[in-house]
Amino acid sequence: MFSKTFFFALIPSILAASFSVSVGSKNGLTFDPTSVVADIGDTIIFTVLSRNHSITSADFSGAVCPPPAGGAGLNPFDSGYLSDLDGSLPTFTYTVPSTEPQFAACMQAGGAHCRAGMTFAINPNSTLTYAQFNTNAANS
Ligand SMILES: [Cu+2]
Repeated sequence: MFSKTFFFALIPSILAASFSVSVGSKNGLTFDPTSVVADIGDTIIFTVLSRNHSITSADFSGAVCPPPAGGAGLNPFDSGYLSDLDGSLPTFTYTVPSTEPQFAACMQAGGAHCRAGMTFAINPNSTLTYAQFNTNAANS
């Protein structure tokens, strides 16, 4: 018989959602979808479908591209470079630590992928929108 404590300890993992994001689908410089709305503890599973890319947290504005190794912003994270050049479809799983907006991009090619729109948002809001972040990236 499970104790109540054990049972309730399980609830967060049962309720946590998981999102799948394609990185570089159809050989493009893209994240698909470009944003997710996630709760604390939800996971985002990024799968690299082509070339060599990273999922690296970035500042919303300013010097967005390329995001620095190790990541920038509120809760920095960085997958490092993940290559699908061998067809291995590498993945990176990120557990969302906050409902605050977070932004990410690919750091490949000195920021060229980031400036070309390889950008991603977690919990964008009406002020910090994905569209504005992508524009900031293109202009950085
Ligand atoms: Cu890339």
